[in-house]
Parts: sequence; C-alpha cells; structure tokens
Amino acid sequence: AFKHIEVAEKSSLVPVKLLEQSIYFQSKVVSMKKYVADPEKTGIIAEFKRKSPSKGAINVTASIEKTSIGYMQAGASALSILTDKEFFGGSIEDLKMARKFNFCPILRKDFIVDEYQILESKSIGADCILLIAAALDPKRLKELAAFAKSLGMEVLMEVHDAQELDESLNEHLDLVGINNRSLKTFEVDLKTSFDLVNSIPNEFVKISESGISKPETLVELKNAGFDGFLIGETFMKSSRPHQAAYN
Ligand code: IGP
Repeated sequence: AFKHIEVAEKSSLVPVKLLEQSIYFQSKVVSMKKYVADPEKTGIIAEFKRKSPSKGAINVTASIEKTSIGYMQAGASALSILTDKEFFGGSIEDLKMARKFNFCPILRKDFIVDEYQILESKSIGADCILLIAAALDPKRLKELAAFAKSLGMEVLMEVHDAQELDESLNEHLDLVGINNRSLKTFEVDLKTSFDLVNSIPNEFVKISESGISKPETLVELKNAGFDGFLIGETFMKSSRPHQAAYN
C-alpha cells in the first residue's frame, strides 16, 4: 500500500527491502486506541526510559524484559518504549524485546521525522508512532501520519498548546496527547492538560502526558475527560519499576 512513496534509504542503516521482510510487516497491529479507551482497562501507558534530558539518569540498569512484563501484569493498558539512545538511553533492541515478551499495544517513542523511521518502527513490531507537533510543520505531520496509517499503524500526536492543536489536527491521527512538560523549560504543569482537554475533538483518544505521580491526579485527569495517562519517571525511578506499577 505504501509502494507509491519512494522511501529514502539511509546508507548506514538497514535497507528498506530488508525492513519490509520483517515478520511484523505481515502482522496486524494491536490497537492502542482500542486498549487505552477500553473502560475495563486502566488507560495507563507505562513508559520505559533509562534517562531523560530533564532528569539525567533515572534507572540505567532496569531490565526491559522484567519491566515491560511487570508493567503489563500490574495492569497497564499499553507500553511506551523510548528508542532514542542519546537523550533517553533507549534502543531499537529494547522495543524488539518488549514486543517479544508482550501482547499489547506498543508505542515507539522517538523523534520521528521521516518515512524511513516509520517503516523501521513497523519492522520492529511497534503498533503506534509518536508525532510531535512542535517538531513538524502541520503539512508534513499529516503526510507522516497518512504514511503510518497506510502501514496499518496508529498515530499519537503530541501537542503543548492550543495553537499546535489547532494547526496540526488531521484525520489520520488516532490519539492526541497533551504534554504537561514544556519542551523549552522542562517544567511540568498539569494545568496544560486541564486547559486543553475540551479542545480535543471526541473522535480522538485523549492522553495526558508527563509529570503524573499520584493516583489522585490520574482520577482528576480521568474526570476531566482523559482516556489515557502516559507515565514514565514515576515508575522508572523505583529500583524495581515493574513492582512500582502495582501501587
Ligand atoms: C512520560 P514522565 O514525566 O512520566 O516521565 O513523562 C512522557 O510523557 C515523556 O517521556 C515524554 C516524551 C515525549 C519523551 C512525553 N513526550 C517526547 C520523549 C519525547
């Protein structure tokens, strides 16, 4: 379905032909939209990241296998796996491992700016990709979302303010995330979520991202209209993240 687009090869990386031979190209995605919006589930998207630009090292020795399985056993609805190495200490191998051990929706959390990265995401077993409105112009964001959809994948668009939301919403998105952490100051303000939730049209699954550390906050966000809650640091900073998720 995506053959009409010429995807640029990257000389240092796996050729597109090989990506397309991955078994995950034949398999259907596990729908993040469906799992997160399911009222029988928690809506928690549990994130695996070893470090972050705002906090530095969070947990550099955590095991992806134990953590991802533990998250799902504790009741998470989906996983978010950082594959960026430089800023978050992640890798493609982490996502492949998470895929191998779990049947659940998996979000590839990375800075996606081209089609190659989307093919790569599909080839390693990701179900959903992240597109950050602040990093892409609206037209390009829409093209990338359409490309992901043509592969059967789902798309989470992340915004920080009303302007990004207005300019970048398009019909190819499945989930819209409000990031409470400013990309400029790294400061977290949950007010961002409460202020913007009603501006997200109801056909999109609504996610609040970052800085969620208490069950009460999650309940308040849910009452305000959010379906999903992206939580990383709160779980990862525990020496046993897979057990932290139980609390
Ligand atoms: C998780 P926290 O505060 O629970 O660790 O936040 C997630 O929202 C955060 O990691 C994140 C992120 C991103 C990381 C949100 N948007 C974009 C990398 C890129």
